[in-house]
Amino acid sequence: MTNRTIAIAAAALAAGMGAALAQNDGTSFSALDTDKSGGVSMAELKAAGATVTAEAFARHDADGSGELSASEFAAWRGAQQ
Ligand SMILES: [Ca+2]
Repeated sequence: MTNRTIAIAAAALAAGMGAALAQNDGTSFSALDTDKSGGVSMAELKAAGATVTAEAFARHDADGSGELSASEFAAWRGAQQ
Protein backbone atom coordinates (compact mmCIF):
# COMPACT_ATOMS: atom_id res chain seq x y z
CA MET A 1 0.00 0.00 0.00
CA THR A 2 1.44 3.36 -0.99
CA ASN A 3 1.28 6.40 1.24
CA ARG A 4 -1.28 7.89 -1.13
CA THR A 5 -3.49 4.81 -0.85
CA ILE A 6 -3.23 4.94 2.92
CA ALA A 7 -4.24 8.62 2.91
CA ILE A 8 -7.29 7.86 0.76
CA ALA A 9 -8.26 4.94 2.98
CA ALA A 10 -7.92 7.13 6.08
CA ALA A 11 -10.09 9.83 4.50
CA ALA A 12 -12.75 7.27 3.59
CA LEU A 13 -12.68 5.92 7.14
CA ALA A 14 -13.06 9.42 8.57
CA ALA A 15 -16.00 10.12 6.25
CA GLY A 16 -17.64 6.88 7.32
CA MET A 17 -17.22 7.75 10.96
CA GLY A 18 -18.77 11.16 10.36
CA ALA A 19 -21.83 9.54 8.83
CA ALA A 20 -22.12 7.17 11.77
CA LEU A 21 -21.97 10.06 14.21
CA ALA A 22 -24.60 11.97 12.26
CA GLN A 23 -26.95 9.01 12.48
CA ASN A 24 -26.37 8.71 16.19
CA ASP A 25 -26.55 12.37 17.18
CA GLY A 26 -29.62 11.73 19.29
CA THR A 27 -31.93 13.78 17.12
CA SER A 28 -33.78 11.15 15.11
CA PHE A 29 -36.41 8.71 16.29
CA SER A 30 -34.53 5.68 14.97
CA ALA A 31 -31.29 6.81 16.63
CA LEU A 32 -33.03 7.20 19.98
CA ASP A 33 -34.84 3.86 19.73
CA THR A 34 -31.66 2.02 20.65
CA ASP A 35 -33.38 -1.32 21.35
CA LYS A 36 -35.41 -1.00 18.11
CA SER A 37 -38.66 -1.63 19.98
CA GLY A 38 -40.49 0.83 17.74
CA GLY A 39 -40.89 3.32 20.56
CA VAL A 40 -38.67 5.67 22.52
CA SER A 41 -38.77 5.07 26.26
CA MET A 42 -37.94 7.54 29.00
CA ALA A 43 -34.69 5.63 29.59
CA GLU A 44 -33.75 5.92 25.90
CA LEU A 45 -34.41 9.67 25.95
CA LYS A 46 -32.32 10.12 29.08
CA ALA A 47 -29.55 7.92 27.69
CA ALA A 48 -29.36 10.33 24.74
CA GLY A 49 -29.02 13.25 27.14
CA ALA A 50 -32.52 14.62 26.63
CA THR A 51 -34.07 16.62 29.44
CA VAL A 52 -37.52 15.16 29.99
CA THR A 53 -39.68 14.99 33.08
CA ALA A 54 -41.96 12.06 33.85
CA GLU A 55 -44.89 14.45 33.63
CA ALA A 56 -43.93 15.72 30.17
CA PHE A 57 -43.25 12.18 28.98
CA ALA A 58 -46.64 10.94 30.22
CA ARG A 59 -48.38 13.90 28.58
CA HIS A 60 -46.96 12.94 25.19
CA ASP A 61 -47.37 9.19 25.65
CA ALA A 62 -50.91 9.53 24.34
CA ASP A 63 -51.71 5.81 24.40
CA GLY A 64 -49.99 5.22 27.74
CA SER A 65 -47.70 2.53 26.33
CA GLY A 66 -44.69 3.75 28.28
CA GLU A 67 -42.92 4.65 25.04
CA LEU A 68 -43.29 7.45 22.56
CA SER A 69 -44.32 6.19 19.13
CA ALA A 70 -42.96 7.98 16.07
CA SER A 71 -45.94 10.34 16.02
CA GLU A 72 -45.88 10.88 19.80
CA PHE A 73 -42.14 11.53 19.56
CA ALA A 74 -42.69 14.07 16.79
CA ALA A 75 -45.22 15.88 18.99
CA TRP A 76 -42.79 15.83 21.92
CA ARG A 77 -39.99 17.20 19.73
CA GLY A 78 -42.32 19.90 18.49
CA ALA A 79 -43.09 20.89 22.07
CA GLN A 80 -39.34 21.20 22.82
CA GLN A 81 -38.89 23.99 20.26
CA1 LIG B 1 -37.22 1.59 22.30
